[in-house]
Amino acid sequence: MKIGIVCYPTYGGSGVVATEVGLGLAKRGHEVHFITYKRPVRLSPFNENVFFHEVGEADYPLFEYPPYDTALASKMVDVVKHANLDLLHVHYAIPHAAVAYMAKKILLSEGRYVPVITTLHGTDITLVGKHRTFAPVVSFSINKSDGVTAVSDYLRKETQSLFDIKKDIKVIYNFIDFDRFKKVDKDHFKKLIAPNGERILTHVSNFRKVKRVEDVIHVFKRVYEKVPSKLLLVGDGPERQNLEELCREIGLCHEIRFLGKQDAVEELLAISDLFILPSGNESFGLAALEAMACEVPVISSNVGGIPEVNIHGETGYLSEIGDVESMAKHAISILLDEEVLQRFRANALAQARRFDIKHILPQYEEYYQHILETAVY
Ligand code: GMT
Repeated sequence: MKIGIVCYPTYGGSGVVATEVGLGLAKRGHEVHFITYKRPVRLSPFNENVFFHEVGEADYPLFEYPPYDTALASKMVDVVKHANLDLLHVHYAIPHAAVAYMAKKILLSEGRYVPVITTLHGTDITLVGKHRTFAPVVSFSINKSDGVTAVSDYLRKETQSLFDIKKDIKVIYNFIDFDRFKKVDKDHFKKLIAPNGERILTHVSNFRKVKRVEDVIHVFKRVYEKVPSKLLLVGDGPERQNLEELCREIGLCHEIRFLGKQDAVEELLAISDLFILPSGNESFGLAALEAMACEVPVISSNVGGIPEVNIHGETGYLSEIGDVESMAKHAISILLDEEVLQRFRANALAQARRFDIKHILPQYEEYYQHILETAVY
């Protein structure tokens, strides 16, 4: 198949998933064309089945807001025609699903039909999408997509309850590539960070409000009082400054390291004993799955799709949003007892295996095939 993938190319779950879907499909012999404004971060410079089409900047003195959507639609039309694509797979509804609809209509006016599949990732529905600024367009463009997938059952139901959706939404979970995410021996590195055998707690995110990274610090403070430990904060984003100030206020700067954006997250997970994800909203929680694949149990909130990934009392624990006391209590119960930690580590790995890319990618292929065979225009 010849597949066009449209996504946000920056750090962040939806772009990562879109890139990995494309790369995985290319490995399986498909021709994959990424259409976006920048080379996606996980896209290596050369791969014979992978092509990258950059959406140019539509700047002009008249534009206070350069019309990216129009430039993207034009690029989609161009790539569909010249690379002879079989379908467009757009990740994150805003604005990609609406723009794809426009591209599809332009192509149809020229007698060329291309089906569009939209994958919903989470905030495109739960935070941004439902806002009245976007809701009518999101609802319309989901209904006009030929196929719609969601990354968890929670997100499927939430989309159906927030909008008047007339289409079936297929759940295709986020996935993990075990060639990359696995526990490797990085003991020398662990000794540098925790020279006295302290436990290592880790959080990885884009430091947006929705991630509640301040809760990570509050949980860590409580854990630190009972278990010698260090905290690694990986990523960057709008809350970083506030978080640094919070560390100073509670006097734990020397035990908490801000590592910024990291490409080799798996190396940090390899030395971690516990992962903390206290999000206020999370459609799936890819970061938790990456941790579990590296045998790291997860302490998380119980929102959204997280319970479909992190199993309470088995692979970690789930608590109410903001209940840092409960999160800390659970964290301590795992960290204080090596046998318990090893049991949770093994369970986390076993659960992560359910989301092996090898099981999930064929689901996308089958779905593409189904849409190609059944879509009507
Ligand atoms: O978590 C983020 O803020 C990034 C966001 C994105 O779209 O880039 O992630 C969403 O998509 C991921 C991949 O499907 C999911 O694993 C995340 O749970 C989801 N984030 C939220 O729902 C907050």
